[in-house]
Amino acid sequence: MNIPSAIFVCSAPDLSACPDESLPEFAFIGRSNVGKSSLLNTLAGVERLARVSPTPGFTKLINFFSMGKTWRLVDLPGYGYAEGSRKHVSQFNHAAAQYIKRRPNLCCTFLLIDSGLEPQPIDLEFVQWLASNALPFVIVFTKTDRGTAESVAANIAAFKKEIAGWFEQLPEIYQCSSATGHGRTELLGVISKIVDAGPAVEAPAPASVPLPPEIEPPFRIQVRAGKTEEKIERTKKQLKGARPW
Ligand SMILES: Nc1nc2c(ncn2[C@@H]2O[C@H](COP(=O)(O)OP(=O)(O)OP(=O)(O)O)[C@@H](O)[C@H]2O)c(=O)[nH]1
Ligand SMILES: [Mg+2]
Repeated sequence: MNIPSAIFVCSAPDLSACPDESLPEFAFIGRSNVGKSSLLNTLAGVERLARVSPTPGFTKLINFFSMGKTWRLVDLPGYGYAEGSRKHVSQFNHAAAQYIKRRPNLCCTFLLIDSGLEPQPIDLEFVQWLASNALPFVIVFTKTDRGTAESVAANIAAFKKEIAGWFEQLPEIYQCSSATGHGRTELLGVISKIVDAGPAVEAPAPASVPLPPEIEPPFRIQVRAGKTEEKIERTKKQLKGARPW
């Protein structure tokens, strides 16, 4: 797949600030540090298009990148890591979850999983959340350059075993390495299949249609200034294990 131009469009703190819904979008989600921004750069073929960092929790906004002005890659803040102002972290995670759930022109979410790890509960929960909301996604095991072929295969097999019971047919599974470019052609193939087939999404609902009420998930709990130490400790305990979805 030829990408004639790859340019940064904008960063959005929440769904309402996202750009127009005219182009098909493909988003990257996964634990902080799993390699979302790196994979975006690898697919776009442009180094440092999205900012990469060894510090977990680096990407904090929904970042849009236009590919040849015909489709977009979307870099999302990761889950599973909170530092500094928990208020901000939880809001951004909430924004990512809302983006995935409600963006009408989101064609496919790439759920990135670290191929160097055994199945992690937070990743399994995220798969469950995507599946229970009937959201289209593929699974991409990242950083395959770091482990042996055997260890990568073992971790993927263990992950498949964990999720097998939740699906009639397993989601598509890919492997990649942003260090070597492994998997780039296959992942661009996923995108081109959808883009070439034309818009796969319904026309966006008018903005005046009210969204259904949300169940209050625990990650919305916010630590506010002025609380006593005891209250903050209690809130922190509630937040422990909180999920962004
Ligand atoms: N060896 C290796 N390192 C990688 C690979 N992909 C990413 N990394 C490294 O992993 C670290 C995190 O990469 P990012 O792309 O910033 O990860 P992210 O998922 O966007 O992280 P957040 O924005 O914090 O959620 C960086 O130090 C990257 O250089 C890969 O395929 N192989
Ligand atoms: Mg990032």
